[in-house]
Amino acid sequence: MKRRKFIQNASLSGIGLVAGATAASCAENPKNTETGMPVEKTKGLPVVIATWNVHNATAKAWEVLQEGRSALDAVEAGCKVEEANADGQSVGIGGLPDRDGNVTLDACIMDSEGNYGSVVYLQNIKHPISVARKVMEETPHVILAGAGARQFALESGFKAEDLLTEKSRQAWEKWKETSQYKPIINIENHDTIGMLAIDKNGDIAGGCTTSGLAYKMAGRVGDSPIIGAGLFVDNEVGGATATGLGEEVLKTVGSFLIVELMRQGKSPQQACEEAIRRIVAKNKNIDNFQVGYIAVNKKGESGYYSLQDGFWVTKYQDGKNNNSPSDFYNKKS
Ligand code: SD4
Repeated sequence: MKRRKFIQNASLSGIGLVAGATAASCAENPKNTETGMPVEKTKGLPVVIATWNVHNATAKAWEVLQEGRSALDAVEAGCKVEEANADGQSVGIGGLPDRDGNVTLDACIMDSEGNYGSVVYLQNIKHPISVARKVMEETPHVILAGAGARQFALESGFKAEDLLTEKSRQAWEKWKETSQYKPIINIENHDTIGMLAIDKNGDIAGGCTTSGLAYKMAGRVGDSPIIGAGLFVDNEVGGATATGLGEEVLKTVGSFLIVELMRQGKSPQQACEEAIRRIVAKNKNIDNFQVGYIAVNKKGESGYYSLQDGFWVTKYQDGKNNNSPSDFYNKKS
């Protein structure tokens, strides 16, 4: 299909939704007195929280923390679990490709000292989160893109492999029958993995990894690898990470906003809700796309909130690894 035709067809406001399991508000949690929304109380450190139903990933991160290793090691190990899962079509191997059939990956990682590393538009490397960590630790830069990121990964010992699985290739072939740009969000209760961890010393790190929106234009980069948008950590305050339509997260610098709102005294739950309201205020039509945020503060309190029904969160705390549906803004659609 010609590029112009694709752009005509592409409508970010036309992003479809698949309703997940009914997301109830977290009835077991106390309500915030100001907003009436559920609030999660401190239960203790360490803690790991991640977007979507990824209990294997949070279990891995928890195991790393139990070994006394850092929050940074934990989020890297946790994200790698999903990157290696070929059945997940939104992260790492098996990720759905762009409209030209290329799987292009975005990831970033941030440590408790404010260091950050990122790769964008990385091809053929299964673990972009680990390449992002190497960018952070072994280069004078914070972001490497495309061919340069791939070259750096290969020089660092990563193996090149074909990331387009048969399942994702078939999905792309089917998509080409209509070539409508309507990425399905909330698919399989699994999508971009954003993960935050606090180790037993109270130090916070975060990671975010994705294959981005399915059938995106070649060259498109989303929020996930961009500091302050898809992820932000400030060890004095807390951390936040995002999933959903990256363009909306980028325009509101969502994760940085959440951390700054927590700095001003908001709870993680209040801060996530405010960041979603900020998106609502900037959009005439909020019915057709999804954004979800998770956040933790220094005390180990967490919060999560999404625009639409269908967002889930996995949290490992006090020895329990639980999936929970998120409360959400758009109750009318
Ligand atoms: C992006 N935020 O590339 C990612 C996609 C995603 O749930 O999170 N989907 O825009």
